[in-house]
Amino acid sequence: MKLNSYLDVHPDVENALNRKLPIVALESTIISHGMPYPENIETALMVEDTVRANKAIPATIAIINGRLKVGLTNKEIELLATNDEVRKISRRDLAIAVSQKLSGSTTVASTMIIANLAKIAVFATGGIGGVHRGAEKTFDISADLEELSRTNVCVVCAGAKAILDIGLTLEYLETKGVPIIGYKTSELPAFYSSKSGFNVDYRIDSAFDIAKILQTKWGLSIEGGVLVTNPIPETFELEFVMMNEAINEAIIEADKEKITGKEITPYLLSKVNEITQGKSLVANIKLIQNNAALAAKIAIHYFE
Ligand code: PSU
Ligand code: MN
Repeated sequence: MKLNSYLDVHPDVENALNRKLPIVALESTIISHGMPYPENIETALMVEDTVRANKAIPATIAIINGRLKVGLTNKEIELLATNDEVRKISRRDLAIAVSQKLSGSTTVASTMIIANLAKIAVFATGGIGGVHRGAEKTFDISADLEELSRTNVCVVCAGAKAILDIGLTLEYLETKGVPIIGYKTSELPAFYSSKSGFNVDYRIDSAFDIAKILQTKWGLSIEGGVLVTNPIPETFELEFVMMNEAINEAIIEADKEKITGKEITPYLLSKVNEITQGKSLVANIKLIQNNAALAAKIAIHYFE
């Protein structure tokens, strides 16, 4: 198979592509900027194992010395987990990182772009970026949303995190024509908790049906992604009101410290983790695992 010449595809992933085996793409900003060490590396490896346990091949995506890596070695994952110099690379940064031979981790947006170049249709993450609270003043809207409107990849996440304005994030996705599916739920999950108070467009109860929707959407030449929202398992869920208070506190801190732009999401994640004394991190790890398992199931049916 002839793929884009900027890509380095890991042999396991290449073999899966050639044999049309199910593959699940995984992002890497969560490793470099989404979690502290050593939970970041442990989680990255565990999530890959979860994909394998569910009979699909993991392809963690990042940029190493300007090469777009589809599938990482454990050493490369370790580099992303431990090196403070690793940059967060979104759509706007990609071409520069490649031509300047930089290394960086990929956000949901840039992971979608690279997955699409590698012909990988299903991608699991924790949470997507969205419309931030106060965006009417700051204009802070993640490039992830725009990417979902244009790149043909299914993104499995645990809903929108309350560090965002959930209502505005849904409105934005509606404007952009991005279908939002609730897996076994008619209410949009709110990342740390299974409920947000907002409804999804469609509740779908089987991975098979989701795979058929993907095939149909792209068969109809309707460009863009599909967002699958998968609630965190009940036992790991955190209380919505408690989380909201932690998030409010984190946002006030971020304001005081004048954090803006690409720094804001990592800052809020680590502040919330501090305020909840690590509870949010445990929930984060569990929900990613849950998303990886569902993504593997969707990927399997996608090839049927
Ligand atoms: N939400 C999380 N954990 C993360 C991110 C979001 O719970 O690690 C990362 C993802 O890589 C996402 C990015 O694509 O943050 C969004 O950043 P921004 O808001 O700057 O677009
Ligand atoms: Mn932003």
